[in-house]
Amino acid sequence: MRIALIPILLAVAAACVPALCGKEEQPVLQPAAPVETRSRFAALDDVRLLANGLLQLGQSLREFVQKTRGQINDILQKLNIFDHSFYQLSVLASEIKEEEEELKKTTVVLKANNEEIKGLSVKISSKVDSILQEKSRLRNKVDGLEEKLSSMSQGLMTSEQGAEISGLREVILSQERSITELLTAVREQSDQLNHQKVKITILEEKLTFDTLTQETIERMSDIFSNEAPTLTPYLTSSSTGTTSMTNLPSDCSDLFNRGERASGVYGIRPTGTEPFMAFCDMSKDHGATVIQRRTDGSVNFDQIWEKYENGFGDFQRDFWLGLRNIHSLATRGNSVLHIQLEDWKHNRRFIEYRFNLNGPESNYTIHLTHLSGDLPDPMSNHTGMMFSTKDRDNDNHQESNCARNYTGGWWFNACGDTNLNGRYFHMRPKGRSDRRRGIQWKPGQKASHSLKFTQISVHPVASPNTPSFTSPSSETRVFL
Ligand SMILES: *[C@@H]1O[C@H](CO)[C@@H](O)[C@H](O)[C@H]1NC(C)=O
Ligand SMILES: *[C@@H]1O[C@H](CO)[C@@H](O)[C@H](O)[C@H]1NC(C)=O
Ligand SMILES: *[C@@H]1O[C@H](CO)[C@@H](O)[C@H](O)[C@H]1NC(C)=O
Ligand SMILES: [Ca+2]
Repeated sequence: MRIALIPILLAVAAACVPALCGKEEQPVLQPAAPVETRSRFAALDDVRLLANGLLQLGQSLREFVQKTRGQINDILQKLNIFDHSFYQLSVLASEIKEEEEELKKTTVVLKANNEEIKGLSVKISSKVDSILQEKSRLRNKVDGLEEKLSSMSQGLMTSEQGAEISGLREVILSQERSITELLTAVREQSDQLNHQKVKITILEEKLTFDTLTQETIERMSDIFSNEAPTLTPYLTSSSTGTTSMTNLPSDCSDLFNRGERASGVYGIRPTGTEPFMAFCDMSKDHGATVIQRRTDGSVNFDQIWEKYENGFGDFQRDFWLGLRNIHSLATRGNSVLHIQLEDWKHNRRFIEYRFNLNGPESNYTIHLTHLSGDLPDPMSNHTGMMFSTKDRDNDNHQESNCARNYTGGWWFNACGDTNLNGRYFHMRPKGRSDRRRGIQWKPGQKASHSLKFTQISVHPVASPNTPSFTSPSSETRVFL
């Protein structure tokens, strides 16, 4: 069919050229025909091209989307990390804020301290004045008495009168001695106070720069360390005169039985010893003489033998009564040692021992027998131990000086778990060796934190002749 059609078409075409189609139309028709076909082909090419382009575009779009998705994931991840570090940062920021608060508090305490010290200085100088007056008054009294004595000795005098007068004279002389001692002590203390005042000012300046509270507190106690104030020696009150010398209670328990109910600092005189000042804890239906207390770390307990023998610190806060005085309290016998401890979670516990303490000739060897309490008992293992300080090693450890390793004076064994005279830490120390220097009762089971509060006191064993210590106060009053 096609083969047949072609000649006909050709023939028509041939015929058309001269006759049918006309000469004028040819120049129009002839160029038009090839343009029409060419544009149709071009459109097809364009479509193909367009399609190709679209395809490529689609491809790159997909790639782009994939790449973008990857980037978005990346960004999300980074955002997560940022979130996390932002959280950590905010935690840190709040910690820093807390420390700052702590610092502010410390500054306030320091300022109060400074004020207190200023007040004390004034008090001390007025006390010195009154003591000097008292001294001259006594001198006059002695002179008068001596005159009287000489005039009396000329006359007749009974042996009783003589004894009385010489007794009186002794009392006055001893009082004069104690006044002189006191004056020296007061002068020393006043010097120390001035010294401390300067140091507090320096510390205050430093505080504004320092950021770590514990560091500051440690530095503070280090500064106070070498000069822990000596405890106030005994002073007879000028108003009561000589009678108070002979009439002093033998200890806080005696004072309680005489009716005194307020805890505080009193003069006591255990039988056969020198009088001294002591803090009486009257809060438990009996009087207990406090021999050690830790409340705020204001006193450094890393002291030498002499300090531990004579006592140091501040009766209102942290102090050690002194081995000599503790020994005096123990000589009566039948003593109970009461130990009260508190940790930083406000758990308060106690333990009691039958207690005796030898004198200086045996380096204050301690004797303990466990009685009662809700604390574990590591101290029975220290019975029979001598007292040790960093400058006098009487412990059982062959190679070590326990007091030097763990700081503070104590009845160290070898070295043992217990040391209530260790360092006072406000925060848990980071290093193990530092922690071991803290105030310890029985570490080992738990990671130990230095204790928050300790108090060691002595009182006599309750006997049938004296009011029972465990009876309620109303009953005690009936007994009195
Ligand atoms: C007491 O301590 C000193 C010094 O540590 C020592 O030389 C002396 O032997 C001790 N006394 C007794 C009885 O052990
Ligand atoms: C005490 O300290 C010394 C020196 O740092 C050390 O050699 C010794 O092992 C320590 N002793 C105890 C019981 O920790
Ligand atoms: C007693 O102390 C010593 C030395 O510190 C120690 O080796 C011993 O295990 C302790 N004993 C008891 C029963 O705690
Ligand atoms: Ca040793």
